[in-house]
Amino acid sequence: MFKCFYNKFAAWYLVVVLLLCLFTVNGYTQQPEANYDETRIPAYTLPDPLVLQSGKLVTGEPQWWKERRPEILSLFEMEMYGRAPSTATYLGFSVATQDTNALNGKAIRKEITVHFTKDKQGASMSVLLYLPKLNTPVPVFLGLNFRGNHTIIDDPGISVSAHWKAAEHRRGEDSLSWPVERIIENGYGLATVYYGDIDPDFDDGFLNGIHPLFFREGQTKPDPDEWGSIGAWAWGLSRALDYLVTDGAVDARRVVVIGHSRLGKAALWAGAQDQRFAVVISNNSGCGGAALSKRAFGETVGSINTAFPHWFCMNFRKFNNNEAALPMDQHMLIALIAPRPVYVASAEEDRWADPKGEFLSLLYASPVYSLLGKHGLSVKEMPALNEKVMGTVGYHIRPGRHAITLFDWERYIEFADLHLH
Ligand code: GTR
Repeated sequence: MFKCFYNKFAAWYLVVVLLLCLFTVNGYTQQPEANYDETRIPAYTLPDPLVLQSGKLVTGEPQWWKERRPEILSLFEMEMYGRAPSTATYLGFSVATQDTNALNGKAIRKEITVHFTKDKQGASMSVLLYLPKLNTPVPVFLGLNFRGNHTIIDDPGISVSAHWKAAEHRRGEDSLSWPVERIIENGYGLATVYYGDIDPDFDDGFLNGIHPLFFREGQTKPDPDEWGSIGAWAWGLSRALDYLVTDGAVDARRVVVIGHSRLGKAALWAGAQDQRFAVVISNNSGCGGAALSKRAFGETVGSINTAFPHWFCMNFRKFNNNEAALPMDQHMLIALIAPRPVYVASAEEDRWADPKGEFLSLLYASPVYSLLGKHGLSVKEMPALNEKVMGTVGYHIRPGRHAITLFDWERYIEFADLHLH
């Protein structure tokens, strides 16, 4: 009996030791429990978006554009999302399918393959585009989707991506997140791309997806300051915009980049870098998106880098459990979008994403909007549930969980109407 106990003990001991080794080898360390208590937020100081790294105050708009904005952009590139190639080595567009009678005759549906290599069998992504039947070029919402283009609406005409896990999902499975008809009826087009076409969302050492296309000879993974997956998804959004610019039915000066959750992080980063996006919308983007990292409320830099080691550049790991050392915070990501309209939305139960931290980013980015001749956030306190704050900077928090709902979309359409019509 003793022997049996001893063997069992030894087996468990071995399992624990093995697990510990696995975690430490990967640089994964046990993360402290998430904090949801406002009184336990560490004291923090946010870098001032209007103070140069030299310590001098930005004196006016020209200095913002020439000095401070490039400084901030470079901080996010070098320390967080990683540098991305500014364009593709090759970019080709081919219309794969077209239906002028989609949605019971209400819309045009196209699928455009965006090729990243001359070889048509090489890396590519598929843009699904719905357009209202209007005689003038239309504004478009552009956002990535989580499960495949065919999941945003039950429309048998949509091709199923061969990339990553798309084929495991049902047609229309995620239609609650995508009110396609409502968007079309309001005079907007909708463009979407399956994020797995650009980079499958798991830590595979960057062997799949588009990263290897850009490796130098002999390079096997991104350098510590080179792009992770969020950087790649944001890059993909800009390449989708490259296509939209060429489509005569689209008004490419009126493209809204939008995303939910990790894809909201990607939308913000795309909008921050690529000033062709007219409006930027982040839905429940949380840590690494709109929420301030230094509050360390809910998801933290340490927990996100541990659970998703492929999302950010390697340099970002320096700030695991050390947010105080960050030379920037997410209000400065919002500031990079200024003076263009930006909308951030939270959900009450989505405490992991730190709703208050999402709101505060907008508030602390507001001085940059003022410098650039616009009004920042019009309130200083978080609004009541379901109350909307509209302006150049928009915000709402609704009851319920982490999701993008019809209520959210209705606010986004209203916001786009305000700025694009
Ligand atoms: C969570 C992650 C969040 C958020 C979310 C999502 O697991 O911790 O940062 O991005 O996933 O994308 O749904």
